[in-house]
Amino acid sequence: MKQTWRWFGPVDVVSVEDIAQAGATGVVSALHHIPNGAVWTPEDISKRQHEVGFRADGAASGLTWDVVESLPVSEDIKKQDGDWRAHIETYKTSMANIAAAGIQTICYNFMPVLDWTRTDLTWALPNGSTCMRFDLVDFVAFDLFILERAGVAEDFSADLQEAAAARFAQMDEADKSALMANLVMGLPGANQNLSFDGFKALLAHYNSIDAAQLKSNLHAFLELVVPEAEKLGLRLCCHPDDPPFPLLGLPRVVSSEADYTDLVNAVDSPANGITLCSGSLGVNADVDLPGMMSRLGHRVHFLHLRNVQREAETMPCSFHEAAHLEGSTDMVALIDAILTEENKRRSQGRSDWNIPMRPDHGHQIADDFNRRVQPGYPLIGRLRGLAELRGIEAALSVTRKAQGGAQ
Ligand code: DNO
Repeated sequence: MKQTWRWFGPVDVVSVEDIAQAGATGVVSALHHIPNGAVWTPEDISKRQHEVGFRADGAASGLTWDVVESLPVSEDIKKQDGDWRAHIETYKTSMANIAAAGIQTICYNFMPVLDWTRTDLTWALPNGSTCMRFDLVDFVAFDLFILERAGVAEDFSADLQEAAAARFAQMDEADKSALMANLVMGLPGANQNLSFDGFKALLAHYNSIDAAQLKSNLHAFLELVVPEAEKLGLRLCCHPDDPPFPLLGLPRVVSSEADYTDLVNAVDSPANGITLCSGSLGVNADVDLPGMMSRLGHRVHFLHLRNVQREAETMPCSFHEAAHLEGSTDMVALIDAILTEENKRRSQGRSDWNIPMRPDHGHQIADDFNRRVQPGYPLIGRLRGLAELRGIEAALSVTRKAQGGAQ
């Protein structure tokens, strides 16, 4: 695996020096200041490449910008509404500019309105560190009593609604505002400037779009952009829904292996690929991640490795982000399946055998408490995750070699 690190650019509290010292060799980044639907110009792209490539003292960092995460798909494209055709053209132009700069992998997602969603960004663990958590009862309380969404009562069981009412009764104003902020605009990469009214308006736009329609819009998007991506030598890779179930009445269509099978079959091209995020998909007990890697691995262009602890085996459920080697996903089995796929690619002569992986999220630990970390993206917590994942890869490679395999 190629060890990469997500970097939010010069505003990030983690520096390029930190990333190089963590042992990563590649960077995953995006131009978050460019509004969705606008072109990423060659100048903007090259500026970020320069920021990645050089340390503050002017020396080369040894890092390259390997993956764009994300080139956002506009709401208009997801809804096939308004300026969506113009946005497709813009998307193609941005892809061409990214390819011309030598970057080959582009991650995107197709989640309506909300990107990833958590109710608590600093949930205390017994050892004093913190992690992010999704509490289903808090979430239902938000949906029922803060958002007061029409139709909410049909989405959840009577028991869950009762638990949410009891929880809401205990919340003070500060708890309510924190929950709302976490859900609507708290997370890096998500809609951080959205007001509550703006958020409600965005939700309302999806009243007439069900899952079948959204999936058909996703496939239409792929039909329009994948041939262009293939010509440019790019690999597009769709990130799964996080969490992998519908929220706030919004459809979600990239939540399971079956959804990904539909996605890869929609346009048969190496440019039409998958971001395998073990944390997002791992919330669903029905997803067999090592199995999915062996069945769909030929289209996996990017890996997000992290673990979650499911707090129930039925969906939807509460969950929290576990340490990378703890939690519900068997990380050793998953990395073993990844190494098998990489070996297969090597024997097929594929130039993309070294799949970019980033340690996704991390607990806030040790010195992280002294920096204003982006939720989920602390330095030391991710460094711990990267070190553990790298250790597994090294150990498995030695065993494989001893057994006569390639690595
Ligand atoms: C969370 C991330 C997501 C992801 C985007 C990909 O940490 O994994 O924000 O980057 O959804 O498009």
